[in-house]
Amino acid sequence: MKRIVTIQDISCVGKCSLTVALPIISAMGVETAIIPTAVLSTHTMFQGFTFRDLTSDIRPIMDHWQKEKLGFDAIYTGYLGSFEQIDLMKELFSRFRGKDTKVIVDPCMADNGKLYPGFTPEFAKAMAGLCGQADIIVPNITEASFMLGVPYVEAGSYDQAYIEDLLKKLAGLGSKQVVLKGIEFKTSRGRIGIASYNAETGEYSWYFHKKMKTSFHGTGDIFASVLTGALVRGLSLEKAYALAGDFVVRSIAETLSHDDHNTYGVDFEAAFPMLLRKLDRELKG
Ligand code: PXL
Repeated sequence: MKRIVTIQDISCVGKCSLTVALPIISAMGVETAIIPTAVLSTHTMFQGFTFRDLTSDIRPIMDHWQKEKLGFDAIYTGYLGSFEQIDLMKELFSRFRGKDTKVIVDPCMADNGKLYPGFTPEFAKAMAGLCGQADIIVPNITEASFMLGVPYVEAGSYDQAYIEDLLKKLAGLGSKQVVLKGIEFKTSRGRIGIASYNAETGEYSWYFHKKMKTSFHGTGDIFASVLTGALVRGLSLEKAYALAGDFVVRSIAETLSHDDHNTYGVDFEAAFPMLLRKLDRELKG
């Protein structure tokens, strides 16, 4: 069985980071090792959350794993809370990156033109440095803008040339492939898109899907988790992010179908049958 490691926080309630990555990647048939970077009572959109930093455990975990000669088919980093954790992820890449290991960085720190609480433009620059060491990065447009130090342009106010330029600049940070989420052109008409750029072939690809009327926390983590699972199972990057986009749409639809739904995260659990059916169909070709 393929094995990945994902490094991000545990928000005990909130349906994001490890509480979505672990069930999703496991359900996709991939062993999912974890390094929790912190334990929070909830994600940071709740008021009054507790926070226990686990940075000092990260290097001893790596030391032990190296003694055990453990290797990974992919390394996927999500929400990271400090400059020190970014540096530790660079160390982890150099210690555990095998010849065929895919390194996926989700620079999880901003959305809708704003940084999440606790993050600064300097942190975004440091995250750009981590993205430079990845094989694949999956920012949204806000994260891309902060990492490149360019003004955030509102959805619907840019054209295809602008997105292609952004993708090329992101690849300039150093990763071979860039997947950019949350693209809406003036002409998109109720659709929202994902674009990718392969710096080795110079090719762009696009996938547009239905835009849901409500957005929820944790959907970026769900997207990156499905993408990681699908890539490790052998899907192409384009098929992997189409599956990830479809799963997010279905998870939001499941959530909105219940009047008493949570407002902090989506009911991705109810969309698993669809995910596994589609994955199986893709694998059988
Ligand atoms: O979904 C991203 C995320 C992960 N972890 C924590 C967060 C957030 C978004 O706000 O607060 C702790």
